Amino acid sequence: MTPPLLWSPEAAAAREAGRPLVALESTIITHGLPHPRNLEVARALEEAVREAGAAPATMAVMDGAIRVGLAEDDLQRLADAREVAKLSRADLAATLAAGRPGATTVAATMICARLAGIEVFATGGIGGAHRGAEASWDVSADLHELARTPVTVVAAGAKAILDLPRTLEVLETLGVPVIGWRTDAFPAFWSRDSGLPAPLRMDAPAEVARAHRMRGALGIEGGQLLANPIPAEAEIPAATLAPLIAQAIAEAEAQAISAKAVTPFLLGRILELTDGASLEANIALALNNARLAAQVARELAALPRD
Ligand code: PSU
Ligand code: MN
Repeated sequence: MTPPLLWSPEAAAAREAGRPLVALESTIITHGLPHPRNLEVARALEEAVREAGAAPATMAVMDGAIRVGLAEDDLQRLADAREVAKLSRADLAATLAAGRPGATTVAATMICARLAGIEVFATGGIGGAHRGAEASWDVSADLHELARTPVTVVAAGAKAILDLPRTLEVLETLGVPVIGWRTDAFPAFWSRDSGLPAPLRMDAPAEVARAHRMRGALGIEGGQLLANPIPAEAEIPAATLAPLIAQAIAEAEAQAISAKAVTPFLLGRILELTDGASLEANIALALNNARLAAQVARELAALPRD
């Protein structure tokens, strides 16, 4: 059985022509951003990829297929939909087989990108080890996916709601290259600097592309995390956010929010507690990541495939 991939005309044309492609996720649309801004942002992310010289491929599960790129009406249908599952590695196949709709997280988008032969993917921030993970064992499947699927993921670090030191430890254990983009500091999503060092640093898209291909040549499975700090003018200082994050986490615990619901709950509460400022920052960093991913995709397209 071949995997059920359904290409958008734009993504298919880019693949035919050997033009660079950038994968985009869909959980950010259905679970990460409030309606109706989500549609606007989904379109803006695609446009940012185009302006930077690559073709966007937003991944989702719709109509029994993995959609590689969504045409305008499909993007709108996804953004307006209410009962869309949040899909990670564990539930991608079951949801597809059942013919139900689903939005892909970082982990699931990486799997879809690999199936489509797309090497670069842009998101906001990856999932990671949650605070209190030593008791809850809540560590995102995104980290394990980075360890096994050969896709370079451009993100503004891991979300600041997480336990960032433990997230970096897990990534190191799993052998995932964490690359600071033009920075020595690991970024913290809404802030440029988590106070933790980035294990690697690169300053040119071609370096990222060559390192990606070299891992493949060496037979080292897994991808790379390219940690791209939020633009300075959009940043929210970590000190401003710290008490609000603590409050949102305390509320999640009091309401016994668990499993897949944790990240959407925390992002939603922080949006409310910052009067929407966290949303503007989230959008700015995601656009910034889409542009950088397109640059890396262009360098990859210029390298021989193996
Ligand atoms: N980046 C954002 N907003 C989001 C996410 C990423 O700016 O909502 C999503 C991604 O899909 C990521 C998921 O994979 O949050 C992590 O969820 P969890 O912690 O349950 O693994
Ligand atoms: Mn989790």
